[in-house]
Amino acid sequence: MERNLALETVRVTEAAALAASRLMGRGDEKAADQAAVNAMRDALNGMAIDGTVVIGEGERDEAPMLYIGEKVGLGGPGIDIALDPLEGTTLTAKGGPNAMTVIAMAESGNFLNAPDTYMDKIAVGAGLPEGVVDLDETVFNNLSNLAKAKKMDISDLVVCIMDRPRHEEKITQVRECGARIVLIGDGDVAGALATSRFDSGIDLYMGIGGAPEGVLAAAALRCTGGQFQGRLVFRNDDEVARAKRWGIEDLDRKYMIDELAKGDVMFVATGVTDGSLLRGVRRYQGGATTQSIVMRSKTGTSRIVDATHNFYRKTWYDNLG
Ligand code: VTB
Ligand code: MG
Ligand code: MG
Repeated sequence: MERNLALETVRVTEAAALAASRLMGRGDEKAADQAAVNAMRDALNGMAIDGTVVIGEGERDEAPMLYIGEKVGLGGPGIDIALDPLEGTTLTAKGGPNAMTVIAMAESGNFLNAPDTYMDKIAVGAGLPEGVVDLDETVFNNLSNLAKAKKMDISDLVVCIMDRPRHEEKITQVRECGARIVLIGDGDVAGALATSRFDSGIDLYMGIGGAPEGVLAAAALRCTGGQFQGRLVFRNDDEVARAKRWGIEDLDRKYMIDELAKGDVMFVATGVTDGSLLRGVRRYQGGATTQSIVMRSKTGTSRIVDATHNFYRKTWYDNLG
């Protein structure tokens, strides 16, 4: 994959973030999502790639744009694209933290074709012994192994978990072990990625969120050198059938990070609302600023890109209303 592709892709996540940011706090998740989808799609179609959306906004019959299998780009190298035009639609609608626009890219065939189901996930940052935490370990073992590896007490650790009734037991167990918790309302790509930020104050991410978001998080952590494992979680027969349609035979399989995102991958995200990782969009007369992160697995380089956009000179911003 071309080096420049990563930097080109920032323009795409920026466009989606600028579009979605207009709807921050407006209480309309759908409108915010649609604005991001439209802008992301237009911008992707301006890139010199032969792109295929493999993780997208659902299947063709249920999503009008950026559906799985949709072709994007002007032509060029064959690239598979995993995307979430607005990761955190509810966060955006409420003006809450950590909403962002996300794209990961890999050479064809390198992302797991994850169905739109849930995934049980566990993630830690870089520089830790391989397997220091494991999806099949008890909460206590994971916390004590992690504490040992980080030369910390369990009571110093901070675990990020999505605030959901389905996590009640896990939350209780973490508390019983004496570790601390950050409960997030939404946005587990940002939650998983936070483990890789030295100063984020998050040591471990755990819990059940979207499977597509699991692939995106895996791509991000491939770039940072973090660890990630995931297992699909099905709520009903329909979801099982969906997974089988994507060629998934072993429903109980534990996916290691490079089974979710293998080979050279890149990850790009732009903040929509302020978050632990990225600052949200700031709008002012005639323009706006954005902050993005661009990472590649090949080199492990991670860049923060601060951009100032001049709406008077960029005609395509007209589409943003
Ligand atoms: C998950 C999580 C996402 O939405 O998909 C969540 O992975 C939906 O979970 O990051 P619920 O069905 O419990 O609401 C996000 O938080 C935002 O897209
Ligand atoms: Mg989405
Ligand atoms: Mg999402």
